[in-house]
Amino acid sequence: MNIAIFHRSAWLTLFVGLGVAGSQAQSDTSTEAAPASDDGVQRITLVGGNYDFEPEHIVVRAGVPVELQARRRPGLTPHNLVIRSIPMGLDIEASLTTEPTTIRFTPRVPGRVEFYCDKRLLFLSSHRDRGMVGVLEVVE
Ligand SMILES: [Cu+2]
Repeated sequence: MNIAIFHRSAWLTLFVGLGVAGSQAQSDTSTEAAPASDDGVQRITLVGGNYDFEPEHIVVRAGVPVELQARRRPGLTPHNLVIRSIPMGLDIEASLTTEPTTIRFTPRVPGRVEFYCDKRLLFLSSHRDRGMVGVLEVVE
């Protein structure tokens, strides 16, 4: 199926990119698919650190409310979470603290969008370029 092939090549591209950037090699990706709870909300916990997100692949259903509990691991470096997609109706930017921040949204349409940290220290490469990026996959 074309979609499956696209997924594989997209991830391959991501891994090649990480490799070139000199980040730690990772043999697998962490994926979390949100089961809708009894109240119809898809709940996901997302943790950011230096320099990654866990999980780095989130799968949710379109048209169903999502509640993201986002936080960062302890440390001095500031991190945030950015998710922007006009078609999905998402325009999220939240600072991450060690206390969970609740981010609520409902993705309108299926698709894929990167979530990332856009922090950057002076001339250094952005956290996104250093691997602090993941994929939000919205399915039917
Ligand atoms: Cu960051």
